[in-house]
Amino acid sequence: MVKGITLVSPVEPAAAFDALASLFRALGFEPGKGWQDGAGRGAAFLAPIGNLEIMTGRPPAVPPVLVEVTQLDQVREMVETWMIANHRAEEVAALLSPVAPTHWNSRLFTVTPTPGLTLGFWQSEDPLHGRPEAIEGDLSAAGMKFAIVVARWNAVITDRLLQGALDALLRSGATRAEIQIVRVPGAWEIPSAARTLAEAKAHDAIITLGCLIRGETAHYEAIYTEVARGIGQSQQETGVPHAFGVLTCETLEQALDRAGVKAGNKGYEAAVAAIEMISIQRKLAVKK
Ligand code: DLZ
Repeated sequence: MVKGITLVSPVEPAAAFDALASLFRALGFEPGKGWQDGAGRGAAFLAPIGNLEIMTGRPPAVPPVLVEVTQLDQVREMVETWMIANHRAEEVAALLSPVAPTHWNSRLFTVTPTPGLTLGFWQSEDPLHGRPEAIEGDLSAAGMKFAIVVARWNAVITDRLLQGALDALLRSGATRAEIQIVRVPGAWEIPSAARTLAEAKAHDAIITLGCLIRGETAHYEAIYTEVARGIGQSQQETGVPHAFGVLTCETLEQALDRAGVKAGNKGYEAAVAAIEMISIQRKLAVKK
């Protein structure tokens, strides 16, 4: 039920707001949804992990806002350059600390870029906590373009899969304008539409949604095999991730369970997989 954590910090005057926003962008925060009304404006900066931490038994050794980073010394250099540009030289030493070790096997520096907002930037000395390094996709869909190919056959199920997929995309930061929905007659037609979309290269991922019910579908195995093969082939030959959200069920009841009743919503899960695969592709492309 919990979706995210937001810390709201007032910054005055407007010039300091703009300068701070440019520092946060330069440090690599992902830009979030800003706002503006007659009384003011806001800018949001997103990080991949949110963490609400409570403590007891010892006074806090750190400011309430902590930003975990991967290259602490470079981050401090950037922050110092910004501080020198935005404060009097004699103030900077009091507002920006050196990097120092913490009692939790990390290094940290603190900075007060604007009155009332003190940040601690830190880096763990053991960021993987003994785990092997792995490239993993993030689950932010901001800035990603999707096509959803959905079959009309068994619409009572596929409409629910579509709602699940849209829910996942919009809740993860995608915008409605970046989602194209293509309706096809049945599951059999999904691969052809998916392939056409993938070849156009206008979307970062294709999400395929359909429902085959064995009891009601002649040649169920033959149709299913072709649909799965066609979607897989389109993915492999175009390089565009295709998320597989085509249900194959024994009964309508089983299909309903997988479309939001008892066993999750496979449309939602397919959309999350699409987001993750786009993110992984982007990370792998950077590594090349
Ligand atoms: C014909 C058919 C049948 C019997 N069953 C299903 C089904 O369970 N799920 C589905 O998505 N589509 C079904 N179809 C329709 C075919 O997928 C296809 O749309 C038509 O045969 C027209 O090519």
